[in-house]
Amino acid sequence: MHRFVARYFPCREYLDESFLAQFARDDPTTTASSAMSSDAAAAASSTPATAQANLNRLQNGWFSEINVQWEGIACSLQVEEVLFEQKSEYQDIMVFRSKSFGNVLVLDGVIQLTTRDESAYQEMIAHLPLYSHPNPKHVLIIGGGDGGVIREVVKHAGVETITICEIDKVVIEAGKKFFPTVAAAWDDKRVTLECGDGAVYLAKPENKGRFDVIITDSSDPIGPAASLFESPFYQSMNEALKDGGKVCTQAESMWLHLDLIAKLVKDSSHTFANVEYATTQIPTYPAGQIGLLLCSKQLSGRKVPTCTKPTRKVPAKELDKYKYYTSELHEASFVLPAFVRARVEEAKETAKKEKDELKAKDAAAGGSAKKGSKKRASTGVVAEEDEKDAKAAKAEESQ
Ligand code: SPM
Repeated sequence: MHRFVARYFPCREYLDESFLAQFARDDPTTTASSAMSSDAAAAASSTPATAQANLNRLQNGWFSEINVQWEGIACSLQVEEVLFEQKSEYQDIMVFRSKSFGNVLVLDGVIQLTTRDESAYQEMIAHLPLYSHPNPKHVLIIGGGDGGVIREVVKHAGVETITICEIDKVVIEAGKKFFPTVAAAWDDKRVTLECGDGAVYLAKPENKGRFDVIITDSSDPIGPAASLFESPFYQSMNEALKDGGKVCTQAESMWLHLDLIAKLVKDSSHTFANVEYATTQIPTYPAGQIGLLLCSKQLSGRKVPTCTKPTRKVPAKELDKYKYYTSELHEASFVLPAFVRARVEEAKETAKKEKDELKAKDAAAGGSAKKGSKKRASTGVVAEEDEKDAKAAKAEESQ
């Protein structure tokens, strides 16, 4: 089993056949068929094991998001009709029409969006970084194949290019077919699609210093998005940003994944000049809530960068384009419950201590972190930020 999964999902022992067998006791063809179209029912009879497990989550006309990543809790939605079921090269994809939350996109058994509440996620993951940046021109979206984040980014008239790197073409096609109000902006002339692995794309030398804002709209860390939760990915995002750039990533639930959140905050704090955590409420994600990690790259000579205050407001004549995001909600989303704030602060503090220790070690080793060097060979931690931090602190002092 992947080391990362083993560390951050304590109920991992159920991820094997015994976990799935527990749900295979009821005959899936009888329990699921009442809610399935005939096409989907036909597909079910020849479905591979993982897709079969997906169907086993359909019981008596309800879909339950039973998953090792959130032990003992599951969101259930009443199903009117299964519209689409396919195993792509990367994952199981299912779309169903629900009784009260519209169409639902499910990847590997996990709800990605419903047409009723998707705005609570797509608007926040896009507009928190975009409105924190004074003048974003070049935006990269990693994941987000349903098109929802593109729909939000195009609302910013100053944005000149929008690059989206999605690994799974089938998700893009399913989005266009079953979620037309979400996949509404693919035709915008600023949009370019790069089909492939986001981590590989970002690491390309030609992408260094290219973007003002990077938005990582990923699925969860078990599956094709696993590498997007690892430290090297944060280093690549930092390197792909222009000075003063902003990153926003899907960062899981404070009720379910506090250890993972602390890891993400610590790892990214090694790399970025500032890291902040925001939350949004969304009924169809586990525990009804999801977090977003906001990382800022230093702009030389400026104060510590932050995303907590919008630098621009939604233009008055465009207020009706937004269902969820407001400038007030922008600031409020960074106000954390005490137990979350404590872990986030602790993780930042730990990262600071680790960085200081590394600096001290370097100094003791006779200045192996030479001026102009970009990486510490022993850790891979980017030293460039430290130099910029020091310059910025000096500039602030002299103001
Ligand atoms: N554009 C919408 C894609 C959604 N991407 C994020 C999906 C996350 C689903 N799982 C949430 C689990 C939270 N702990």
